[in-house]
Amino acid sequence: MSAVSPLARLDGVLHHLGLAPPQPPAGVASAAERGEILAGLLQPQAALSPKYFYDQRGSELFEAITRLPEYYPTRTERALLRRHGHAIAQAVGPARVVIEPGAGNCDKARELCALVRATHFVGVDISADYLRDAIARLRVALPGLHARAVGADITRGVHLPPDVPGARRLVFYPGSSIGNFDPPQALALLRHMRELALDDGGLLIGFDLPKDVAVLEAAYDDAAGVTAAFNRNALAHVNRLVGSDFVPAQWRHRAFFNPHASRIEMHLEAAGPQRVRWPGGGRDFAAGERIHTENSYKYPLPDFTALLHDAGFTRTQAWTDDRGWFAMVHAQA
Ligand code: AVI
Repeated sequence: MSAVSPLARLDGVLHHLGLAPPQPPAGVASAAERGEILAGLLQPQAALSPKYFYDQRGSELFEAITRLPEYYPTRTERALLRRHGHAIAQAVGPARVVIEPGAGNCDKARELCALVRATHFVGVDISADYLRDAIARLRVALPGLHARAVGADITRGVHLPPDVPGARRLVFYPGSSIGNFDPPQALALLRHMRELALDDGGLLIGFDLPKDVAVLEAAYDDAAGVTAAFNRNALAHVNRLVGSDFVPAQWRHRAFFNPHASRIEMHLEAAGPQRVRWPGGGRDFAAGERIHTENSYKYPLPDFTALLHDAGFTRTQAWTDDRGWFAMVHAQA
């Protein structure tokens, strides 16, 4: 019997689940993106922004993560939305213009738009192609809804098309995506959301709470290796973007809780010495050297409420699950 590598086996599983195989070369980075990626890789502690996880394959791998038994945030948040739907709808008010940065597959948007009887939906995401398919499905599910996709990077500021209604806006930011930004960046992003909401709008946001370390670490290092594949896929994406020659299989997935910063950290660790080249430069990595690929902050509820107030929101109302693992907050502009 011929040996099958764990990565090849994982690809087989992903294929079986209807997920995309590794993509052929396509797309190059803009000058700004290239500069950002290379500057990060050349830092003494190499780093890569987590936004480079999300090419087509990365978005699909993330969707697979949300269905893993160890990854509790998505299902806990969905249960919260269902259990407290009535109270959330009352806090939010009816006939909203829902704006979702990082909308992904729009699954949660469908539930929320139905719940608050939204008139309009604007999904904003870097992976615009992926988003367009999701918006098409949303239009079929909610025929009365004016739904559209905007391809944009929320960290660079979103300019909405001029015909998006300016009244009764609700910015929806579920999934604890806010946790992937360092606190000062998170504050800047919340301020931007406060601007998008205008003066009679609000924000409905989901975020992950601190909890048992074993639960947290399992959620980011699952037994099937899907999170490891998601982490490594960032290198394949970067290869296409900047023409580098990373060999993803030579990098180990590392995920651990950093209690001082109250965050999960994800890294890629060189399995052996690596010489990585790209047009015009490169870097040698020693065995064991790491590339920091993601932080996922876990905020206690009072700390997050304080952040919302700093960002210019006023009244807040929160809902949490019985285990106290995840929170949803509605914040009035
Ligand atoms: C998108 N974001 C909220 C996820 C998280 O939990 O921080 C990304 C993720 N990384 C590994 N697993 C999931």
